[in-house]
Amino acid sequence: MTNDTIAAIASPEGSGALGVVRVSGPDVLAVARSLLSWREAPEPARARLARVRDEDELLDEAVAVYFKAPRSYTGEDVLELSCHGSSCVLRRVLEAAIRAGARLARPGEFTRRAFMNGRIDLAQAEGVLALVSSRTDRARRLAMAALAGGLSRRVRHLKEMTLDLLALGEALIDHPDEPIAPLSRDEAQGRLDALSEEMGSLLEGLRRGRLLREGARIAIGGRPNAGKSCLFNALLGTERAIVCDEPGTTRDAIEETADIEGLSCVLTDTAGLRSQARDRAELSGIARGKEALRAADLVLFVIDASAPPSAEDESSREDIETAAKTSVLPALRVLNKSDLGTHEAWSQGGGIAVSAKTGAGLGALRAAIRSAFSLDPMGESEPAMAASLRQAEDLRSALKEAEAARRLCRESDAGIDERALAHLREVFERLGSMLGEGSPEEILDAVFSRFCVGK
Ligand SMILES: Nc1nc2c(ncn2[C@@H]2O[C@H](COP(=O)(O)OP(=O)(O)O)[C@@H](O)[C@H]2O)c(=O)[nH]1
Ligand SMILES: [Mg+2]
Repeated sequence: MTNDTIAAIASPEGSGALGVVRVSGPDVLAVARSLLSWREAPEPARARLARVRDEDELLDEAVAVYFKAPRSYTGEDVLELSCHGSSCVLRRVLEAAIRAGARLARPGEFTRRAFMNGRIDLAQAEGVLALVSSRTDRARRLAMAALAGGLSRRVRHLKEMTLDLLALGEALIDHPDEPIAPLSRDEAQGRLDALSEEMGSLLEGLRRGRLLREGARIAIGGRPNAGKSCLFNALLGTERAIVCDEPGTTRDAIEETADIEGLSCVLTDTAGLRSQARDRAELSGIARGKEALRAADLVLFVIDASAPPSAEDESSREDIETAAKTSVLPALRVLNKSDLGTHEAWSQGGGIAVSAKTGAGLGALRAAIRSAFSLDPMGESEPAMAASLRQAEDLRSALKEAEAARRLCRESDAGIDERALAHLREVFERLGSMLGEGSPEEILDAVFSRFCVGK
């Protein structure tokens, strides 16, 4: 529990002009009395110059700020000491704080206490983490929006919509004779539509946020010898993957970052999806390839269009279609080896003709990739939003549950029945989990352990 007092160096390792030691908990004033030259109780939220000592030894002159609970970052009493930024000074000050009754904080423990004390929700806590680790101005802006509660507000709104539906539905089932305004089937359907739609567009915002932060994930799939590695190299402009006319050369998924007309991408070359793999290395390469296809935002389905369709093309197509079910964009067909001519069987079904060997058609392919990502119908209206993977997964499963409720409602004429309500309760849970409500200890541990000590 949070009844002990924690301390940590809150600034990065190494020396700098200033370094911060942070203490939080019920014994902060006792720690302050033991460490600082203060005689009377400090005024909250006021910076004061103070000598820091460890028993009789003077350690540093620092600027000290005391925050009185609950008006502090953690919601507890907090002391922040801006010391001279030598790691030697900071370590001694920290040791002195520990001798005075504090214990060393675990990673993220200050933010965890802020969460436990209701100062922030989990979405905001993850915003703190994203802000601390932001490397670009874009990432910083996204994280700041999450920290400021943008995501939390959206999720809370969704929760309210769900709760309304739950309340109305449960009232109808539990008290069928009460004179509450009954929710007609049409109205229930309308509300469920709005809920799913709103969730879908938030999910789209999260996806855009991830694209901005991490780049678009593009996987290259297709049967062995279709020219995947050759195309991978051509798109990167380097000879990164081995190209070989013997099938099954590429045994592992290779990943590289690339810039495709200003879109930053992570490109993956997969091992050919062939059915008669010869050994375990190739099999595990194929498994990794399937994983890459599933995780991709866009799959390029490469075909050797100079040859007639084969059974291997067909089984690759099935694998890619299965994978594409989880990605947002449909797979893009790439008719490779156009320099050798195109077999008539491929003329149906569309696709972009290229030659990875000569470079013909690559410009058109790049343009098609670029527009696949920007022609996204909801793309323009939905602002990008930062969220963790955990939150995106929660939202995705909430959406699935809402869709299930919507289907049930459409099929029954009673409006929202008991089965639909069960799905809606699940929606409510998942949304709450995005904000850290009722989160089991392990989830909180996983979230906060990614923080640095002192945050
Ligand atoms: N003529 C021609 N050959 C190609 C083209 N793309 C790849 N190849 C050849 O096809 C063979 C297989 O290519 P590779 O990229 O290793 O195929 P992967 O197994 O799908 O990765 C190699 O001999 C390549 O040189 C192309 O556009 N035109
Ligand atoms: Mg290959």
